[in-house]
Amino acid sequence: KVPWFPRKISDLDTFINKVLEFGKELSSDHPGAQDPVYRQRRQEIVEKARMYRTGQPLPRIEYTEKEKNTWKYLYTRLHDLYPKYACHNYRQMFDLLEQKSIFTPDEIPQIEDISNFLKERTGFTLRPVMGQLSSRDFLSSLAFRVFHSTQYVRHHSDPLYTPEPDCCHEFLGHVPMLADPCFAELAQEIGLASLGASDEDIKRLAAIFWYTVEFGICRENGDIRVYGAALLSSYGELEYAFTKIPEKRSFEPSEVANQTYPLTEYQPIYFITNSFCDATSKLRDFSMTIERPFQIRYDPYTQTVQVF
Ligand code: H2B
Ligand code: FE
Repeated sequence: KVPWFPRKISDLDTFINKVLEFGKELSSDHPGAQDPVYRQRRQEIVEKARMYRTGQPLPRIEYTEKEKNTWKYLYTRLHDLYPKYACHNYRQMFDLLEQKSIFTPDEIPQIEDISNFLKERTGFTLRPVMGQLSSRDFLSSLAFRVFHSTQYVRHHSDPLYTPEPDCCHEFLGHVPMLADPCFAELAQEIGLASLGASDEDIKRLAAIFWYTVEFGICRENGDIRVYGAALLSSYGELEYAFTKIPEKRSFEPSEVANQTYPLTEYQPIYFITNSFCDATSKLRDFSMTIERPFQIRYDPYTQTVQVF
């Protein structure tokens, strides 16, 4: 039996209330868990995601001074590391976002402005989300070049740390890469491979997502550089990744697919690819090995998935 999957972009509305873990109750190791003002504020922001439906204007948030300070602190610290560690394409898109005043240390960007920017570059759009989605749901939206983005900000007590995705991670980590055509293809390819896949294959695709989109490293002019969002939005791990401590292996999708990984600690292994475009072509070969009793094609004109 083939698991249900979205066929058209408005089918993504069915994920709205399906958030995991932190969605309703913040877990106890969240720095904001014991702060009722923080919880109330997070709830207020998440409520806008609950009300959102495909095709509506994206919700805008008026961020508080506290939230802006958290953003500014993280932004400035990370910005210092990027010349040394971030891949060329990331920095290029980051600069462009700054030129267009979408990225600035003083204001937290609005998903509407980012979404409009991405749409012109790669056709990706953002949609608000209440929290962590299941791997299956999250990956399936990538097939439509839709990226689920949180809008709340991590707790101010620890600007360099968050146990859940927050808008600082989405914006500083994911957004510049989603503006790159080759990376956009990689993300969509993972998404298309996930549609109707078995639970085991979803797990394998999630591992591939993890080691590319979140923690990917690539070669660049005889050096190594980061293109993964979790690294690019983590001040501590970005530096750690370049020490001798973690193991580094060549990216091979069939190997990566079966690799386990810690969710909340620094990674013991990273996988390096020749370029992230090379990761895309390797992944395409790999996704042919995933058995499905049907084929899938994405029609960008109607934003629907065709099954045949
Ligand atoms: N949900 C949300 N809201 N954001 C993410 O970045 C995310 C997710 N990542 N669900 C997914 C899971 C990822 O860790 C993989 C596909 O399991
Ligand atoms: Fe992420």
